[in-house]
Amino acid sequence: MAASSKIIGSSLPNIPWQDRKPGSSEIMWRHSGNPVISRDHIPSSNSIFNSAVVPYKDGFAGVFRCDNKNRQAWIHSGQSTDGINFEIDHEPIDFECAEPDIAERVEWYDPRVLWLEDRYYVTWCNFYHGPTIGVGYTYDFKKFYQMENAFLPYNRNGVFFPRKINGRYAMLSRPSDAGHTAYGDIFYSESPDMCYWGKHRFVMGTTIGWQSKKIGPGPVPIETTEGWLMFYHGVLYSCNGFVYSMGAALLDIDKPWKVVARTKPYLLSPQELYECVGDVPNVVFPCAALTDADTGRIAVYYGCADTVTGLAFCKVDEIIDYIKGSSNNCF
Ligand code: BMA
Repeated sequence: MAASSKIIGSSLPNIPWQDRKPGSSEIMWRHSGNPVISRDHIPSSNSIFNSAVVPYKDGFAGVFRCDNKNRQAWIHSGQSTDGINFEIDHEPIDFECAEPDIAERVEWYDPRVLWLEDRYYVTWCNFYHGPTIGVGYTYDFKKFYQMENAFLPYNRNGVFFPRKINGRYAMLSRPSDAGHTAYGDIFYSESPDMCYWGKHRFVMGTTIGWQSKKIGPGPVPIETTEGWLMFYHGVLYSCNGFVYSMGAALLDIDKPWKVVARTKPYLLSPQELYECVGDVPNVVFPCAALTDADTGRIAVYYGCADTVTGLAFCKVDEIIDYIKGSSNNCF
């Protein structure tokens, strides 16, 4: 197949990277030093997972889900020169919020981060009478500002697109329930101002096997010559509970609620010990991707067993060929 698909975006020559092991045919492969962030990376942490990293200045910055030793979920700011060794603040982010009605801190988790227009936006699973999508921003990863929640409860996995689409801000999310949601499809919403969200569109739902119970968007979608490349998590309900794996889909560039192609087999499923054993066993949960437009390299950060953070790699041309090829057998 032609290796022609390209990332539309900036070059990132310092992207964390390891080549695929010689002889391996894996479409996505793990960093040999996984987990790259351990559970006890800061003194207060019980676990650090489902976290987001972006290029920042000459290195990288991120927002990290750190559950503390009271087993409360918070998000912390952090920085790194190489995208692998992070200095994570010991205290959670303290958002400035002009609206006292929504400023109550109950629990924050599963952040996504992106550069959009003039600042870094953060979305996360916020608690406002149930889980919903929190939205905030920062210029420097020191001071953070909280905006209005995007949706009513219950919703999880709010993920912005990295630019306006058809003149509107755009977001993927997964409506849910108050607990360990037994269903979940991916929806698209748009907004003129990041406050009022509407024109909701169904993107895709569950199918079979690893993505038969629920699915949810992962990292910020990646713009490519073939459409938006969206990594997502899919859940299987086994007799031992939920199993979270990672897949990818291509969405139409102007109408991202139209699915061009979608993986039938998973790209990564819980198989390594740190993915199978932890506070919640058998979880691979992607929340961020770094990309280098020059080489087509993609590095995906993912939570492992709700305990530690892993890094996995793929190439844009290979992954798009794979999605298109496997999609032919999918529906
Ligand atoms: C989801 C979220 C994630 C978590 C996953 C597996 O519902 O709560 O934060 O990683 O379950 O426990």
